[in-house]
Amino acid sequence: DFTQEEKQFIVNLWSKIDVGQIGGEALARLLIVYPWTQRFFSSFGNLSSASAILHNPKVLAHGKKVLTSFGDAVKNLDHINETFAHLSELHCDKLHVDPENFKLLGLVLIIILALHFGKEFTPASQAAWQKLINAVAHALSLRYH
Ligand code: HNI
Repeated sequence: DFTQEEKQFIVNLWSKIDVGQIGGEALARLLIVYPWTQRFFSSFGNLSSASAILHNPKVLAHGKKVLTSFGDAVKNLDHINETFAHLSELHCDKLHVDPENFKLLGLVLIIILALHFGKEFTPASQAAWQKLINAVAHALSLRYH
């Protein structure tokens, strides 16, 4: 459960996030830093170099889609598991994405938020976001249990 203070940190930072920019950057960097994750996106075209990935329009559009969907957690902080039940089924049953990847995307997202927001990304804000990211990764992996 999130405290009122944690909710404030989450909602406040979320209101400043450009989902297109941060989402695209997060997915692109996941594919660069953990290259085996590219196997899920073999239909996305040119992933042959870091620069190709960072400029790949399908990667960027999908990153925006993923972070937009992540935003449903921000709007449903008290019901995260229910909010992602359907997506957990989709990723498990249809897409066969190993749930370890949800944690990796979370790690990358935290780094990008830190780089982007600098001092504003305080220890308290980081802790609240880490908790949120862990909760979303957990919710998405429930179908696998
Ligand atoms: Ni994910 C499709 C949300 C993490 C691989 N994913 C989606 C869609 C949403 C979504 C929304 C579109 C569903 C639809 O078409 O109905 N994904 C999320 C969220 C997270 C996440 C909220 C974590 C925060 N997905 C990941 C990760 C991987 C991943 C970490 C793999 C490394 N997702 C996929 C793939 C698809 C996908 C693959 C299908 C893409 C396509 O269009 O072919």
